[in-house]
This record gives sequence, C-alpha cells and structure tokens, in this order.
Amino acid sequence: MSFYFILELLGFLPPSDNEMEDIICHLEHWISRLEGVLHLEKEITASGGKIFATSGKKTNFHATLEKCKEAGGSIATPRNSEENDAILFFVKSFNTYAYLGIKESLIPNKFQFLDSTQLSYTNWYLNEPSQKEEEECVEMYTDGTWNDKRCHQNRLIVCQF
Ligand code: MMA
Ligand code: CA
Repeated sequence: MSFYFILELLGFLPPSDNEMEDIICHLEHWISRLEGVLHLEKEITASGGKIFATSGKKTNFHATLEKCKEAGGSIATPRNSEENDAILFFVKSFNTYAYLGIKESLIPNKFQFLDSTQLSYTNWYLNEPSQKEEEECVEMYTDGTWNDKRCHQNRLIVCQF
C-alpha cells in the first residue's frame, strides 16, 4: 500500500470518486489475497458466499453459539449439500462431530433453523431424528449425516461468517 493510499484511508485527504474506486479495488484485491492464504492453509472453506471456520476446540451447543457470536459469526448452518460439505471438511479433519444451527421446534420431532424458519435441506442419518424427547440439538456425523442429540455434549465449534 502506498503512503498516499494510507493517508486517504486515515481521512487526511478527501478521495475523489476515481480514487474511491481505486481504494475499493485495492481493498478487494487485498482481501482476496488474504482469502487465498486462508484457503491454502485450509483454515476456511467457502460455499455460495458463506465462509466456514473452526477454532479446533470443542464445547456444548450454547457455548458454541456464544463463541461464534464473539467471533462475529454464527453457528454453522447448512442450507444445501454444498454448505453441508463445507462444514463436513472440518468434522472430518478433526474427526469430531459438530453441532449445527438447527433445533427442535415446539412441534416434537420437527426441526427448524434457529430463527424458527423451515429447513431448506436435510441430511438425517437412517432413522433420525430418533423421537427422543430430550434430543433438541443436531450434530453432524463424520459422514456428513445428521443426528438429533442432547445439547450438552462437547462438539467441534464450527462457525459461519
Ligand atoms: C444414541 C444417541 C441418539 C442416536 C442413537 C442412534 C442411543 O442413543 O446418539 O441420538 O439417535 O444413538 O443409535
Ligand atoms: Ca438421535
């Protein structure tokens, strides 16, 4: 980055429209290089504009919500098979199940997104959800299928951004 560019960023010089375009172009290029590094290091996976990442640590469902929020994201929530695969990458590489952003609704055995909207896609394991009253959360197995599960287990923290 040039000194002039930094001065503009700091607000010492009012950028013209052309300069503003140039600044945005520089920033886009810079961000895409950083994204390249994160992909190369397998620190992130991406699908349809969403970015998924893990801290590599394990905790329960509620603490996962908190951790993802603290990081400026939310718990990983697959809306299609591509996003499911992007989350599965971390589940496989840490060989640890992960909680998803899906919970049982007020209707027993009916699951929904955390904002109470209908699931757009499901990938339940055979005979899941298993109709156990206390299983209000959903975990992803290492083959990418889902199991309804109690919320207090320690599972891999995977967030979306
Ligand atoms: C466990 C628990 C359930 C799951 C069954 C499948 C015995 O309970 O993980 O959520 O449905 O295993 O056998
Ligand atoms: Ca179950």
